[in-house]
Amino acid sequence: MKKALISGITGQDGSFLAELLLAKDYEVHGIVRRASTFNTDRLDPIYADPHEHGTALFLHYGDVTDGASLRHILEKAQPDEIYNLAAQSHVRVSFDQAEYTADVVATGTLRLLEAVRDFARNGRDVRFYQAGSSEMFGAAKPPQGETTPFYPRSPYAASKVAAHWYAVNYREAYGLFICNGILFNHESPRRGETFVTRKITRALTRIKLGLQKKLFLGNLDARRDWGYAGDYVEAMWLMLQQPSPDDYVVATGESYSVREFLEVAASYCGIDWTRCVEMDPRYLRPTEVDFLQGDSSKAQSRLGWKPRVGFEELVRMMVEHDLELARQEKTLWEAGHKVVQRGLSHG
Ligand code: NAP
Ligand code: G4F
Repeated sequence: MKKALISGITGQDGSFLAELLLAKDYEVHGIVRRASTFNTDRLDPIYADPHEHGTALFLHYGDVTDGASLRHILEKAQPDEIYNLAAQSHVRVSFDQAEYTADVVATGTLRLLEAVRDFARNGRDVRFYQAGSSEMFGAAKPPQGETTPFYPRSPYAASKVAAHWYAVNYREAYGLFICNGILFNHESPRRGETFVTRKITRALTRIKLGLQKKLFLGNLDARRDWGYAGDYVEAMWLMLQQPSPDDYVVATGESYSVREFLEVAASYCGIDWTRCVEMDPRYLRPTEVDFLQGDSSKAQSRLGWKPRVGFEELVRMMVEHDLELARQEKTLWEAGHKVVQRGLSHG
């Protein structure tokens, strides 16, 4: 039985990856941050009480800002594969919390690589996936592929570039099996609610059911190459199954504007978005990434990977999911419960 360790297991991708690996009969270990409230909701469908016999999912308290915790977890879990997904992953927030973002995203990766370097010193064969981002391309002209020079436009993106080069350096310096996945935006019904796609589907479905009146957004002209998270975690796994380590772009090759996402989502909801969407400059970024469109031909030819879910299907899937959530909220509201005002000032 192979063992995998996932940092960031409680996030969107971590939950999809854990499901994929469990389905492949891995023993899966995840690093979870201590929080004052439960932060494992996305793992609910696969979580089993550790006291029960036969569970293959193990969660460990740890943090990528705490090197000692990472070393302890490596010793406990003894993984064959490590997926480093932990991040302060919100680009807009990284302008407000630049040092913290660098500590988690850049130095956090370095801490984990250092721990892995020592772990591998005992002759342990271990493979490492680094969650790189299309944000690293930033202002570079589309289409962006593996040879496109990075031009980061935020503290988050600059930190991911640093993490990318740490990973390349540890591969070359110590002969470690390390892959950088350079993933373009990928979404799902599990996407954090302050990223634009989920913010839109959550708000429009609530507006449709009368739970909310307005949706405030920033730049509608930005273009993104949006894929489905369930497809993208498969590419992560495939990278670590190859005979030698390499770096790969993972993308659909299609790009749409935020406005187009909004139009398609609104049409699925049957509402006129121009009546309920307003611009709020707080959601603009000091430096924006205008146009991302990936060239994933290397991943397609070498890994045999391809995206399965297209743009319209992705939007529909998210709208349908959030419509169901809104219906549940409405039922509670009609039963006299207070309607929760979502954190509109965030993201
Ligand atoms: P996400 O939903 O924001 O999840 C981030 C995960 O990192 C969460 O589990 C979070 O824990 C954890 N985390 C944050 N700070 C941590 C720390 N100090 N120590 C340990 N864990 C920490 O992000 P995602 O969309 O799943 O993305 C996964 C990775 O891929 C991230 O590195 C992201 O930057 C990168 N990426 C994402 C995309 C995309 O479009 N989704 C594209 C390219 C790259 P909590 O649950 O406790 O907050
Ligand atoms: O959904 P977003 O916040 O995602 P962004 O900035 O592209 O970053 C995501 O994808 C990256 C991969 O390229 C990941 F590395 C990163 O971790 C994250 O998952 O914003 C998308 C676009 C931006 O151009 C933003 O300016 O939507 C625009 N936007 C317009 N109004 C908004 C809003 N974004 C957010 N979050 N909230 C708004 O109200």
